[in-house]
Amino acid sequence: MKPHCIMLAVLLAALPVGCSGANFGEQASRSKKPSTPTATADGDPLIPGANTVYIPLDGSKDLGTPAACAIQDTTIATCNKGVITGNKLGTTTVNGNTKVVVYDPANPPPGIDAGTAIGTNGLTTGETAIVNSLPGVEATEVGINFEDLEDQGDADYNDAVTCFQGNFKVDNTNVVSTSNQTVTAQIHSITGCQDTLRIDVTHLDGTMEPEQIIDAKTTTTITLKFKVGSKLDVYMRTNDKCVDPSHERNMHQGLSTIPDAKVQPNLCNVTGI
Ligand SMILES: [Ca+2]
Ligand SMILES: [Ca+2]
Repeated sequence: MKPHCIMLAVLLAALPVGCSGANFGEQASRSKKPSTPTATADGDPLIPGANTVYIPLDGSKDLGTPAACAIQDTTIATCNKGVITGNKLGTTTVNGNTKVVVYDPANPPPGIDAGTAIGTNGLTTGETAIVNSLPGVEATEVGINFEDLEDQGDADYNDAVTCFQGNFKVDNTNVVSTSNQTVTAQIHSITGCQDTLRIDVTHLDGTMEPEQIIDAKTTTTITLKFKVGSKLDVYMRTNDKCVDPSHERNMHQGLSTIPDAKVQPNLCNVTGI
């Protein structure tokens, strides 16, 4: 029901006599405040707010089905692969109370600075430039596989494994996030040793997420929070029954001739013994 019809219904109930809907509707329309904000094609007002995110219309990119959009904060929506269908300007409810508003970039809504507007893939133009500058291969899944015995041991590389899905670039042993995202990493361990992982996420400005030190045998999942350009570092120690526990390995040793770890784009390998 349109707003003026709701008003009509309320007022009709309060009036002692009936009225012509058409005539009364005109009267209600005339009394409407002129400060009504610009409306989208589907009639929802474009009012910047805590629970609204804005994405400029871009007919050339898949921005994600609305259900696939993840709200990272009040200004960024990340939509993985899909389409806000038909390049339709409008508003979609996401996560219950958060709206994604698709707007015409030539006519940004009030309060939205087109210069810092969120672009395709939910990134600002500055973030897009960062992503484009990153070396390596794009990965939607990353596996970081440690071998806990020294000198490559039995080389099964399944002793302490961290696997996660998301948007990343992998350049040799470097793993860098290409979106603002929170991912759930799976932890695997097939070994007779007791391996401990230390996991750091460092953002571009040098700040870090709280370091996580976990027992690979008993931990099944952890949460990792990334911004565009955040770098992941994973280290591993094992217990004294296997190898000197003072010897900490790190994922970047994967380039050595006897690597302690393998960093694998688009592969989560937890096979073997
Ligand atoms: Ca092994
Ligand atoms: Ca093993």
